[in-house]
Amino acid sequence: MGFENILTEVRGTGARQTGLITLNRPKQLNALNDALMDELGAALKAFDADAAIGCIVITGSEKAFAAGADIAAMAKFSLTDTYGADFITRNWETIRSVRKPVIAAVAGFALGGGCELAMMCDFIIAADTAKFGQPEIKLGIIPGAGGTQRLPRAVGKAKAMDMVLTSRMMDAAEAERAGLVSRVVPLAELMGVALAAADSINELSGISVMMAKESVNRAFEGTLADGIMFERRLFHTLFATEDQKEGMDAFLNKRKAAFKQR
Ligand code: DAK
Repeated sequence: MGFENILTEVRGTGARQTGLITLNRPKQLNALNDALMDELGAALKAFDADAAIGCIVITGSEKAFAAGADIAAMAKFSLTDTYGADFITRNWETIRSVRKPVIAAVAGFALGGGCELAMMCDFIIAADTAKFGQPEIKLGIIPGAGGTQRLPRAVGKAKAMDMVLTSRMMDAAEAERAGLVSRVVPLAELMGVALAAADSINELSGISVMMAKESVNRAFEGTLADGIMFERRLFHTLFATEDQKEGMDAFLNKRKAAFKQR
């Protein structure tokens, strides 16, 4: 895949591998312009469609995961450019349709759209240098890619309001305490830990992994009763797979499961 604003690699040596996407506009601290978001969407779709890929990792640089949407690109926008042209719905929505797990490996700034992009991933592993924030209010706007919705779900209303209204940043330790990130690791270990997490997912039955992702996401939509029924039906369905037979047989025979992805 030939891109200008991101780098893509395939990592890992197992039967299924990891699609690694590195945001790569270092001079602009990975500010997310339309071209980058189009490329990110194309890379996500390609990895999602590739049967050899089990998991996707998105990362940035040591200084910035992404410092937000590109302010230079937005500065002169009118209502016609935003509402009228349905501003960047196209490429910011792609990640929501990815069925395989997407892990964000975050070092440095994850601000505005950068924080929102990280929150769109299935979980965030942070370096101890990570800083999260929704500073849009300082620009006379509000978060526009899910920040006012995903942040309160992740950290609760008090901290979300504090961040969105005052624009203060949350460091990695606070982000872990608040539940925004799943793990914090020293910067030097960030990619090793994120890729190891991806590798551990790659070894599993991809069908059960996709259903697990779909079911956890369902917890944020609809009622508890609907979510529990949704989970139950997916659970029932997994007994139609060969991988369920293999996983349970391997446990009972004290051996490592060799999933066939069917
Ligand atoms: N956009 C464009 N350029 C940026 C940028 C950004 N968001 N962030 C940084 N840069 C550029 C700087 O302008 C500077 O460029 P030069 O002057 O060198 O040409 C270069 O990156 C280095 O930045 P600094 O010199 O400022 O570096 P510092 O270390 O001093 O400060 C900082 C780092 C991250 C604290 C600072 O750069 C900063 O405050 N950046 C802006 C953060 C911010 O306000 N982010 C929110 C942007 S609004 C939507 C989707 C998404 C969004 C909305 C809607 N839809 C789907 C509808 C998202 C909106 C946003 O994210």
